[in-house]
Amino acid sequence: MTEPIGPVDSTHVPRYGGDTTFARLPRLGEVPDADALVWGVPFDTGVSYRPGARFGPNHVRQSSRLLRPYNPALDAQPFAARQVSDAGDLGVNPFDIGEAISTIETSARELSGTRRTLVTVGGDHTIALPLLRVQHERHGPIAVLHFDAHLDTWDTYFGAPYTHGTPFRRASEEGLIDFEHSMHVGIRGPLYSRLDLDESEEMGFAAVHCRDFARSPLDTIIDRIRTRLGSRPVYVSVDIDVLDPGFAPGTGTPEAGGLSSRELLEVLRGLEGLNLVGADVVEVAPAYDHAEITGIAAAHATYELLSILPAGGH
Ligand SMILES: [Mn+2]
Repeated sequence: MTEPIGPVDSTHVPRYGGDTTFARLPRLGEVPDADALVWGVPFDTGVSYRPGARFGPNHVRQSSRLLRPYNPALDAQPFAARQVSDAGDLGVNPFDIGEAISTIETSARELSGTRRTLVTVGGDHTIALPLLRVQHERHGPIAVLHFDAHLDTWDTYFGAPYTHGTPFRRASEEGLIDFEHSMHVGIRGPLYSRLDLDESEEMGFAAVHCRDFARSPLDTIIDRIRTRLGSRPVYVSVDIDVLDPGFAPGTGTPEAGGLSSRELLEVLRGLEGLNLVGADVVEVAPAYDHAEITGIAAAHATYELLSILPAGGH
């Protein structure tokens, strides 16, 4: 294997200058091949409240300029252990959700090829469904670890079955989810009824609620998550609204009382050694962000996900 090409050298081109790729990594066309790709899906036609996550990918890239190559928390060099590159943004129909879902599915299949790991930056949470379909083709039922304030297992909005509040119900109905090994983390806020929780459990999701973070040590929570995921292929979906609005104001459906960035990053680090096959970071809506607070949190979450990818790919 040739040596991976890393980020632009910041001693030659300052971090605030030059091309805006994720972590200043090379673009896909600038490397012989890549083991892992960060790409953007600028789609937000599935949102139910504040729109704007279509601007998420470029905001996360812009907010990722300060990421450096060595991760001391994990003693890892995510961009040296594998070739990571930025595959740009997908051109996706903003007027037709069905067509968008099918474009995302086809493109994720092509882009991942036989061996590349995709880390997708959204976009709203609708995009998780086509991404999970492609994972299921490769690995069978997937252990989904879903960070979110919301369950996203609702049925329809205004009769629409494909929205950012429904991807995990559709995924469960389609048999994409491993019923014994999937989990929500960070659930909080008012629901429609107790039934929402019962249904989500029937769809295969255990849950770490946000209040558990106030009452249990982080190690206990990480143990619970690792036990639930086991040795199954794991897909991690991070809705940035899992964070408290103080840590992530720039998002579409904020809920008070969320995780801190520190808690989220620490839980992601705690997943090291699991069989991570893909991930997304979604729901960054920059119009409501200030000083890149949300963008920086999303960029760091993406960085931690890249840091825990299995060494030999999958
Ligand atoms: Mn969500």
